[in-house]
Amino acid sequence: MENVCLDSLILKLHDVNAVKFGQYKLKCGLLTPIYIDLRVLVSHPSLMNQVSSLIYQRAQEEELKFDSVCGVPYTALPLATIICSTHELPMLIRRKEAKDYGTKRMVEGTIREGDTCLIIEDTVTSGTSILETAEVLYKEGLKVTDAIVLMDRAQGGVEKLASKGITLYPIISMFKLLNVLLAAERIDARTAQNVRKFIMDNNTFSTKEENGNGSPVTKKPCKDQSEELSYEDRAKLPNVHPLASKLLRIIEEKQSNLCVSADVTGCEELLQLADLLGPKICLLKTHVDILQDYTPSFSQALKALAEKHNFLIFEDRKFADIGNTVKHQYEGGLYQIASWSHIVNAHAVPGPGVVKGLSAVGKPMGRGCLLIAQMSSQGSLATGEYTQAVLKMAEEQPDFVLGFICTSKISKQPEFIHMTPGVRMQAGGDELGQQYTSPEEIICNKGSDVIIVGRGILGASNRLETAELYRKSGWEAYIKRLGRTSQ
Ligand code: 5BU
Repeated sequence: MENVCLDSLILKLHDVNAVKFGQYKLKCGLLTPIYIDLRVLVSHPSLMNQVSSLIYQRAQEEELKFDSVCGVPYTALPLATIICSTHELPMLIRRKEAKDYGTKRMVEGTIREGDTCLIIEDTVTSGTSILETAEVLYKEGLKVTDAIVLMDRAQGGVEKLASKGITLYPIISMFKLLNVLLAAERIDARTAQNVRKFIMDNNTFSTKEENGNGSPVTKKPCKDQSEELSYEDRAKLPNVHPLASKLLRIIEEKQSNLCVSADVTGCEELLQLADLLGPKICLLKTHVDILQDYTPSFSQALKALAEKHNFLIFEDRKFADIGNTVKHQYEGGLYQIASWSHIVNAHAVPGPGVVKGLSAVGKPMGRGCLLIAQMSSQGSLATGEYTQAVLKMAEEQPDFVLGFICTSKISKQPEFIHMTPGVRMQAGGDELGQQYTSPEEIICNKGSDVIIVGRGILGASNRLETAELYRKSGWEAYIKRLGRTSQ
């Protein structure tokens, strides 16, 4: 679906007062700081047509199979009418109350038992209105498997309907709406944040809710929501790894998605660097085995600096052995990495045992791990099916894996953090196969969350000023991404 077209639709909806900010009461009794009133659409025929064609387009994109269309009364009724009339589809009308004369039917139109009916709705909060309509249709012997909604308030409707066997396809989510209005300066950052908070705090679908078979329903993030959530919102997700949550909060607080790769060979220089750049970064990445003069007091001093400047430490150890060996490599030896590094990374080559071994040591200490799903270097073998297998491995052990090293976003789950090395203002590479991409490209277009910068900063004559340039560039790219995310 065209982004530009959605953005302009959102602005038009705001123009006609279909989106209001203030204090409003929802059907379910909740007081909300944002109200979506699409009833006004009937007074704006061109908007009606635009919305109807977006809904139909979505049905086509998703290749939905249905025999008839039913709009949830009343607002979605004319939308269904336009769609059915334009595309010559049979329509059904659900009555809100049965007539007390004549046929006493609850559904008007020709009903053929066993047919599938597509439900159309204007706004969804909890999904109850769609369910009510579906139940009336079920009683007539119809099937309902899919529904399309123009505005999803992102408060659990998708999940609730999924638990009842209906897939809901939202066209615009609340997060998208806020981002577009914010980018167009229709609302200020505070209002947007207020509404985001309200939405996050008022999910109407409980994770403990059960489906018809009595088995618990896992709460899946709604489609593409990860593209729209801010770092702060992601920090509050119920299933986010506590360390990922901490990192996301640091990023938001310091407005920095910059990880400096402190690839220097002396302890003193590394500590000076950490003290100098600490205020600018969310994460400091080390290669402890390139230090010429490592002593345990160095890691203690680094830990103290991490606390002083509120950043996390990431030892780029790239574990890649069987579980039992990595356990020792992580916990013991000269470096005792687990005792000072919040985050480590691992190759997935050995299979899930590598994560299990690391987790046995790190999990009780509140540590986390990144899986290397892709590499920045030329000719890397970590591509395609391998990357997909890494993703699956992470999904199976989310209590220890908090994200990925990758060249672009590979998971839609907003709980996972994507970190990308090979970042430099000027594109290009080095003579040993490193390939560079700009912070803007990495964050804004590739959808990654954290830029990892080494020589781009270390090689500069003024490291502090250059780190600030990278911080600013990474942050601005994130703001830009929030303002023009796709649905
Ligand atoms: P640079 O100076 O910005 O090129 O340093 C990049 C750092 O990230 C360096 O420490 C590498 O070991 C590390 N890195 C990388 O460049 N590419 C990868 O795919 C992985 C790590 Br994994």
